[in-house]
Amino acid sequence: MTKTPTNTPTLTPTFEPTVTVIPGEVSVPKGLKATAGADSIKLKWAPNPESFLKGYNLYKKERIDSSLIDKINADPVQRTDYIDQGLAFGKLCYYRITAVDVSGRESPMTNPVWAKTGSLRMWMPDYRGKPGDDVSLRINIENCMGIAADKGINIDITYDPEMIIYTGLEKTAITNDLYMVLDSAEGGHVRVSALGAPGTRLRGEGHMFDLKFRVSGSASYGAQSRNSFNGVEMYDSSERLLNIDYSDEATFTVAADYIRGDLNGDGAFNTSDAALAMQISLGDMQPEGPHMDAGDINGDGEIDSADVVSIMRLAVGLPINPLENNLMPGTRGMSTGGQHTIALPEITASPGESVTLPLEAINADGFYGADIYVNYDPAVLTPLDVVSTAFTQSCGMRFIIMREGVLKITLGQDKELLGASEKLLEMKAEIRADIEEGAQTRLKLAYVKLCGQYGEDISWWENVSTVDGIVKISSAAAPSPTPVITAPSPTPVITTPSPTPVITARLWTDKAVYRSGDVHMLYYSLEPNAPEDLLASIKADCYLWLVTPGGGMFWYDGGNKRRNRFSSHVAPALRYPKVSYGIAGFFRDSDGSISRKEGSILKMPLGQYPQGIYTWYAVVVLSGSSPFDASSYLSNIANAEFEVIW
Ligand SMILES: [Ca+2]
Ligand SMILES: [Ca+2]
Repeated sequence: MTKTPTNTPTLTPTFEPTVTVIPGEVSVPKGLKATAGADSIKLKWAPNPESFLKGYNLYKKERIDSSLIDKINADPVQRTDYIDQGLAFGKLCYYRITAVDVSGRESPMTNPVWAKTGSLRMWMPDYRGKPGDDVSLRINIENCMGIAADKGINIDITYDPEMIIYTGLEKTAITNDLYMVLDSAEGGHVRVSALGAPGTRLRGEGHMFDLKFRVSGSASYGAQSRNSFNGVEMYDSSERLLNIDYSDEATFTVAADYIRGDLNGDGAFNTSDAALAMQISLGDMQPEGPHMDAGDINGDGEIDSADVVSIMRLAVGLPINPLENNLMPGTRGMSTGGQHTIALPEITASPGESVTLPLEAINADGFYGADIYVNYDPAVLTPLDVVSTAFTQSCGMRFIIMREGVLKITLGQDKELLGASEKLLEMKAEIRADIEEGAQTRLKLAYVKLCGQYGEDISWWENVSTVDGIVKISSAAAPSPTPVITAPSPTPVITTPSPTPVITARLWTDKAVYRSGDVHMLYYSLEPNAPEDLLASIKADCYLWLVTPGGGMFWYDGGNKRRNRFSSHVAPALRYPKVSYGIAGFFRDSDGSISRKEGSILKMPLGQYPQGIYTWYAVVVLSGSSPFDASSYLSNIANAEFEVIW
C-alpha cells in the first residue's frame, strides 16, 4: 500500500474527479432548520450521505412570495451549519439549500425554512433528585448569537420553596465571561442579572447557566413542583429589547433515578451512562423522555459527544461547569481563534486489498470529544473497523455504519486531548475485489464537530476544517505480504482460522424459503470439541450477522441486550466468562444435553424486506477481539442461507 498522508495545516482538498467512481445523483439535504439569534440566523441541516459530495449552496429570500432569491455563499459550504450574520432587527428571512457534488452538479432545493432576527426561545428541561440532594435546573437558550451582554441580562425564575431551597448559580461556557449577580430574597423567585464587559456579545446555543437547589429532606418520593420564567430581558447591540419566548416550564420530581447524567436510571453516574449516551449519539438507540432530560447536559436538544464528555466528568467527580474565578485549563481555548483540521489521507490501493486509513487531527489541542461522519462509496470499499490510537486510547469511542455509505464515530473523554498533529483513529477497510483499476473515490468528512469540556462546540471560538480522504485504485500496489484477512463482507471469504478451531459452530434455518408470516429463525449450536480444561480457560465473544440480498450487513445487537434486534453496529452478540460454563451452558438444554436451541431473534415482516437470498454468519472469537481478526477465531465461521419470497 502506498500512503501519501496530506496532513499539513495549510492543505486544501485537491480532489479532481478524473475517473470518479459511480457519481450518482446528489440527494436533497434533509433536516434544514433556521434558528434566529439577536442579529443573525443560524441554519443547520443533516449531512448528506454521498462520498462525492462537495458541499452545499445556500439561497435566501426576504419575502416568501418573492421570486427573487439570492445565493449567499461563494464556494460550496463544507460544514452543515451556517450563520447568516449582520441582519437587521426583526428581519424575517426564508432559506432553501442544495447539495453540490464534486463535478458541480446541484441537487433540487429543500423546502424553505424561515426565522426572524431578535426572536429567541429559552427553555428548561425537567429534572429529578433525591431528598437532601443538590440538583441543577438547567437554563437553556436556542441561539444566543449576538446578545449584547454589555446591555445587561435579567432573568426571573420561580421555584417552590416548600420543596427545593435555592443554593447558588453556576456559569457555563456561554456565560463564563459575565459578571452575574443574584437576588433570591423573595421566597420562590431567583432574579439573575448578568453584565459583560463593553462589547461583549454572546455566542453559541444551549446551556446558559445552572440554578442550584437543595431538595428538602422531608420531600416525599414522587412529589413534583414546577419552575417557570417570570420574565426575561435581553437586548441587541442597539439596546432593543429582544422578543424572547420563555413560556417553557420545568417539572422537578423527587426521585432517585434519571438524575442529571444518569441515563440508564440506576441512580449513579458511571461509564455505562456514557456508553448509553454514545449509543444515542450514534443513532443506535432512540432516547426516550427521561433519557433526554438526564442526558442532554449542554441543552442543545440532542445527545452527542459533548454530553458524553460531561457524563464522563460527572462519573469521576470533575466539574462540568467553569468554576467561579478559576479559569479551568480548557477555558484557555476559548476566543483564541485557533485552527483545527481533521484529515483523512490520500492512498493508493489495489482491488481486494485491506487498508488502514489514519484519521488525523492537525492541532489536536484543547478538545475533549468529537462526532465525525465519514461518507464512503460502498461499491469501492467496505469499512471493517475503527480503532483508537495511542493518542486516544483512554477515550471512549464507538462507531456505527448508519446506512450503507455512512460511517459515524463518537469519541470522548473526561480529560483534555493535548497534542500537535496526532492520529486520532484508524479506519480499517477492504477495497472491493471487483473494482476497476484507475478508479478513484473520496472519503468525505461530511460532518465534524469537536467539543470542549463544558459541552461547547469548539467552532464557537475556533476554526474547524476538514480534508477529505482519497482512495486511488491501482494494480501497482504491492500485494499484501500476509494472507488477506477477509471480514464478513457482503460476500464473505472465509480464511483459514488460526489457531485451529476448538469449537465447531453450526447455523441453520428451519425453513429454507419464507413465503408468508414472520421469519422466526436462527438455530445455532456450538460444539466444544476441545478438552474441558482448555475450554475452561478460554474467554470468548460470539458474533452473529446477516447479509441481505442487496449486500447489506446487519449485526445481531447483543451488546444492546435487545435480543431480537439487528443493527449496523458491530458488537459481540454473546459474551461468555468462560467457554466451559458460557458457550456450552448457553447452548445446553435444561437437561444438560448440547443441542440446537432456537432463538427467535429475527422478526422480519415479509413484504417489507428485499426478496432474495439472505445468509447468516456466526463466529466465536477470543474475548475483546474483533470478528475480522482470523488469528483470534475460536471457531469456524458458520453460515446458513434462507430465501425470502413474497
Ligand atoms: Ca447510571
Ligand atoms: Ca446535548
